[in-house]
Amino acid sequence: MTTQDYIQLENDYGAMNYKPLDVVLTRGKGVWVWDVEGNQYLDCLASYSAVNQGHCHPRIAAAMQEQIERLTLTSRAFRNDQLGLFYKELCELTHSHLVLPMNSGAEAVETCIKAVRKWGYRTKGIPEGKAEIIACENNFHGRTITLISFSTEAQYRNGYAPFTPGFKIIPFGDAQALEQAITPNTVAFLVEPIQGEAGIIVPPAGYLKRVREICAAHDIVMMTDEIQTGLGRTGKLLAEEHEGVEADLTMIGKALAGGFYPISAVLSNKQVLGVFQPGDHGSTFGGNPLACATARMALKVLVEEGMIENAAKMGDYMAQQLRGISSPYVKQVRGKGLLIGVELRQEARGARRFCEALMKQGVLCKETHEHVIRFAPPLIIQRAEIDFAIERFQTVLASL
Ligand code: IF1
Repeated sequence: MTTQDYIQLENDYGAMNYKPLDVVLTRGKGVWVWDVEGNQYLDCLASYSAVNQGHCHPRIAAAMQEQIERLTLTSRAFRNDQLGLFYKELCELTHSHLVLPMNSGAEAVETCIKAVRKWGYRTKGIPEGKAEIIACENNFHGRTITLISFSTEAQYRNGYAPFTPGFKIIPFGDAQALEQAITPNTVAFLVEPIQGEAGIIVPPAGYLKRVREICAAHDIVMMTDEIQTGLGRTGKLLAEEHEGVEADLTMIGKALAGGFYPISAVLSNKQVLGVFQPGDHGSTFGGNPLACATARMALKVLVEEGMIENAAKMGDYMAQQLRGISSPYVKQVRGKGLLIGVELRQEARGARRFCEALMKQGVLCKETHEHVIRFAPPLIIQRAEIDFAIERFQTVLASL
């Protein structure tokens, strides 16, 4: 079968909720992937940061394989011998007190929303049904009805009403706006340390620190969505560490099992997740032994193999090389660690055609909104591979 045959199959039988680049991948190793025709590409998206550890990492594969042959799913009706170890290792790594495992990022965010509402009613005495959560303009937290209820992106909401009430929107990066938006019914503030989908938007220095202070002063829960920024992506285990703060609730997902398996988690202090009683919340697959065993190894290699430090070092290098490119099309290079956005000027006529051209040159990137190209390779990338990407990008910028 050819590339066109595979695309035809997808088009004939699949819902059209995506418009992927026309490359059909069949194999991956480290930072490289191969299509069905045998062409090789440098992966500069890393599955939206779900393969931070690189494709098909052998140690994660082995841990998963071992677990697959032993026990995969018990449901939470019974205990399993991986869950507690996963909790302990994750808590020690992130200085958390409690963990709640789910499957997707969106489910982790939903879990937080449930937890902080219950926390607000129980501990703050907010009248039932009145809890308010503050979120930011241009946020991205997932695709469920509740999460799109406070999206400010028309396409994510169009046609999906009615929505979930109880959310208030303020500008991102504006701590004063947060302070002004708080009412006696506010239970929490939800924020991405760097807005990913919005176009890799880095808030002003000191923002999260100020947010931490404001949340503490008003006794509201600070929730950081680190589903994209967490697990080494920005050069720290969690992006909030750049400002030396700890949120009350932190959501992680994506690379938690190295791209082998969907698993997400809510990390918390004792107070907030402590509101859940047996039966209050759950999931068939959340916390299953296969997910836990895979995640345990994914976390271990992330730390042991120096991927977080490498993300910091290579991220600086890549950003510096990108900034060194002289092209009338490039407006700004921004980001932290290996989460880098290159914003193109209006005259470039959209980032998509650059991503298509980069694909033909052996580099896989994805546009974010209309004018931003995201560079977010696996955290194991080395200088020579970055040089390869930069050289190809320069070629593409010069040729279009
Ligand atoms: C798609 C974007 C990235 C996330 C943050 C929660 C979730 C995500 C900060 C939900 C998910 C994904 C979803 C994926 C594309 C992708 C994405 F372009 F949409 F914005 F990464 F940048 N919080 N982001 O980034 O996690 O439920 O998907 O596991 O929807 O196509 P999920």
